Amino acid sequence: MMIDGYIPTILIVDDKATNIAILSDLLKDDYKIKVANSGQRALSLVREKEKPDLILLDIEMPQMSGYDVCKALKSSAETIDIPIIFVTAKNSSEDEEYGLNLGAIDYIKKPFHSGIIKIRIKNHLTLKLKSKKLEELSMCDSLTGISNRRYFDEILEQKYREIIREPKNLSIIMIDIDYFKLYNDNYGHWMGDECLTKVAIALKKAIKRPTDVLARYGGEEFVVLLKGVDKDGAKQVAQSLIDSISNLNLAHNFSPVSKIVTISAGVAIKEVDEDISKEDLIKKADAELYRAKNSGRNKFCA
Ligand code: GH3
Ligand code: MG
Ligand code: MG
Ligand code: MG
Ligand code: MG
Repeated sequence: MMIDGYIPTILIVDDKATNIAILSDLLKDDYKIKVANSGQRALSLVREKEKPDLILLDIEMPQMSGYDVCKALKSSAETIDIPIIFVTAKNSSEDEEYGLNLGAIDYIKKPFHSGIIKIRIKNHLTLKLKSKKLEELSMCDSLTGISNRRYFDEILEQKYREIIREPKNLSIIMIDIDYFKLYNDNYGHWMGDECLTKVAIALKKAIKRPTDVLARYGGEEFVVLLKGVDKDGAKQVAQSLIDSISNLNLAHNFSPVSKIVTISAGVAIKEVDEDISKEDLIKKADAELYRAKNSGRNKFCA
């Protein structure tokens, strides 16, 4: 079943092969199906990159119960948003209340009505995919299509948490278009918007590693976050970003620095053993950007 132009994946977890067969027969024409015959297997499947959009979870299983699987999934940021429906022969109200309290979105008792379970699954998937889309929109800058500051703030927080467990350097590169007010004043705001979009796309292309994060930080300011790169590496990235914009060769006849659109950048790095807050790291990158502006523009300082 296409929901929002996409065929959702459902993970069926049950220790009995016959139960898995019944559910997958019911759903296989409409969805992609994954199966797991134990709680442990379910958890390892869910930790893979391609996450299921919904989980149908048995409760009574040897070793690890469905309740414990649910607890584990709801206690990890990576999996907390995957809707879980218990499908179970445990049919007391206490069991149902307990399961829902663990964070399951629904609780379906066996024997179930195949038409009703199908509709419930479809309704939950539709809601899940809608809220996923809204979340994506809320993290996206509508003019340029790249991530916005809200996303960046969340990612920075997340990276700070990650490097506690797994120590790595973090670098921030703060970027600002040179003489952009003069660009707007002379070419008009509409052309200014076009220019911003072109700059954003070029910066995005210049970022090579999929784990590096680029966001629009403010009006004509962008920010890049790098993890596990040393100071020389961060400087190289900054220079390649600057080059990627001058290589666009976008006319800016009113720029005192050159006749094309250029950017300046400030690089700040948090070494593994260095204790510096997120806010101070950003301030440092800002201060370096300020130095780049005051020492000629179209360059970075670090
Ligand atoms: P500097 O080299 O020192 O950075 O000079 P500047 O002119 O770029 O700096 P300033 O901060 O004075 O101007 C930034 C300009 O960016 C002013 C504002 O109108 C423009 N700007 C900010 N957001 C947008 C936007 O979304 N669209 C357009 N077209 N212009 C924007
Ligand atoms: Mg069972
Ligand atoms: Mg600015
Ligand atoms: Mg400025
Ligand atoms: Mg500027």
